[in-house]
Amino acid sequence: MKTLFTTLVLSLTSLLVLTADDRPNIILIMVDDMGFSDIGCYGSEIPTPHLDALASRGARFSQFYNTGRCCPTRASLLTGLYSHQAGVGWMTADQGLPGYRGRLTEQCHTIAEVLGRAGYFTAMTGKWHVGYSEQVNPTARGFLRSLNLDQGGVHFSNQTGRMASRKLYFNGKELARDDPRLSPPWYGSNLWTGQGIRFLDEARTANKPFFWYLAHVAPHFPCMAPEATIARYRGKYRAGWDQLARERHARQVESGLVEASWKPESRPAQIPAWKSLGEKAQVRYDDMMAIYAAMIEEIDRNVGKLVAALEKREQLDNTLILFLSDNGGNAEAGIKGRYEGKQPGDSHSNVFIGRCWAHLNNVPFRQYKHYNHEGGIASPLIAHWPNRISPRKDWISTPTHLIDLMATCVDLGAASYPKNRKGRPVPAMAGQSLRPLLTGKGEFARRPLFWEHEGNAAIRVDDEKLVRLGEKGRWELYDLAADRTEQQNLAPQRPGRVKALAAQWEEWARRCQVLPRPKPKTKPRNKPRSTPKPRKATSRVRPGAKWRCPTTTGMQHEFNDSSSWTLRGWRASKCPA
Ligand SMILES: [Ca+2]
Repeated sequence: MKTLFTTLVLSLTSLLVLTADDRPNIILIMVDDMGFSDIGCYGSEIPTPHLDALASRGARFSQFYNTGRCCPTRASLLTGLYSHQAGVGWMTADQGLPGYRGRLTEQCHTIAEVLGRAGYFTAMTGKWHVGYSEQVNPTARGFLRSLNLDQGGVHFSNQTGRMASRKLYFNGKELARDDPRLSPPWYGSNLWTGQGIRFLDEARTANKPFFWYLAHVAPHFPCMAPEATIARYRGKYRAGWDQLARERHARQVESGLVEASWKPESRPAQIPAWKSLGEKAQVRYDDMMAIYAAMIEEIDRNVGKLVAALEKREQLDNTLILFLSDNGGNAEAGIKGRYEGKQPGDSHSNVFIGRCWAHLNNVPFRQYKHYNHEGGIASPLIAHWPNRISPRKDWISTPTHLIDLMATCVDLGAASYPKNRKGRPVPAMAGQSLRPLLTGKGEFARRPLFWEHEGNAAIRVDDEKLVRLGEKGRWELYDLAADRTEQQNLAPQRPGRVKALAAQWEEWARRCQVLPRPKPKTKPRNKPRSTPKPRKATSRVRPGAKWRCPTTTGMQHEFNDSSSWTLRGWRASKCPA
């Protein structure tokens, strides 16, 4: 009897193993600070043939969302939770409240932990940025292999400047950037891809399906790329942001990505008309965007390298590749951006493309990184998996979010998501598997989606979206089916809907550790103002005011329209990237 039982168990086990062999490899490729329309198949003039090929052989999502900022997006992606549930409502400063610990807490699982337990070989390369201690690095959070920066902003092995002190780690151990094992000199996008492919070979040797989280550091500031690549784009941006935005929009309408009836966000008044600029300014701006375009080309080339590597190893057909961005185009550094160094774009320079080009990055949407309007949170999502996704010409327009990636991995990896971690309960997965959308089989249930970052907030229920700018901002209401570009605020006409959706947001915020929020730390004034000045609802800061960050070397952050909490938060703690 015992023998029979043992045989039965062994048979069942081998059956499970056989099933496990069919599970796909999963590669999540995320880029840093890239806008909605910066790749070819989303409307860009920057050629991205390798990404476009993945899109044409797979599926493209038109309404995929991130959180609008680096750290919260990474926390949400890794854990399948809203970022505050994982302790990362803001950046990496510990503000003492459950939703704002500045690192992944112990009360969350990562995809790597979950898939690792299910027999996957797990690896990550690139930018981590969800906590710096040994208890929370990639090794501690389930990655068998990793080559990572603790935070972003490093692109070259010989980079100098304020971000050069950022640390690089190999399997949890600090490593010099010129370590011979990395074959310096290197450019980051090549390094993260090349090392990931070596990890993938280890997975093949171990005969395991693999999960690879490739978190590119580009095209985040300081913008840098190999000179030969930049040279290909110099002069191309003399067409200017006005014309290029029109062209991007026309391509988006033609491809069906956006509806012709949605009025694209027009150039904000603070951004000068391209034609009003003198020759010198045009040359400067052209060069800035050429550097950025070169970074996108380098990412795309590496996507090609990765696909070729999978093909060569006969792994392409059963690998799900997902490509996305962590937040919208970045308007930090204001209208003019930054253009510093003897040779801007090289490893010693300091280039931010600024708000003028960020407006182009996010065509056709409003706002930028940090904000919960579509320009801050809308991302491309490309999915490629020849075994299961039939190439489709239409866009998948179901609203989807980072929280869905954990659920997708659990589903496809036949993994389990435990209710507890280290003896304490973990919130249930917030998202749902994308499998029905990818394969066209099964139902993807409707559900509300929520956002909060620096007081900016939003809720989307079907096509209704309630959104505000800053904690004190007024709620705006949009019908995204008719107006995805958020041009027609319906709040004054529909106060009942505003109230109901705001209450639903509030309930979520309390349940998911968004509330309580850290109190802004204020510095006592030496001298009270004799006549208090009236303050705007969404900004307590003089437009264009510059603030010196106390914790970095002479770096100035310039804002035009950030919420007061943002600025106080930044001033009160560590300056974020
Ligand atoms: Ca980012």
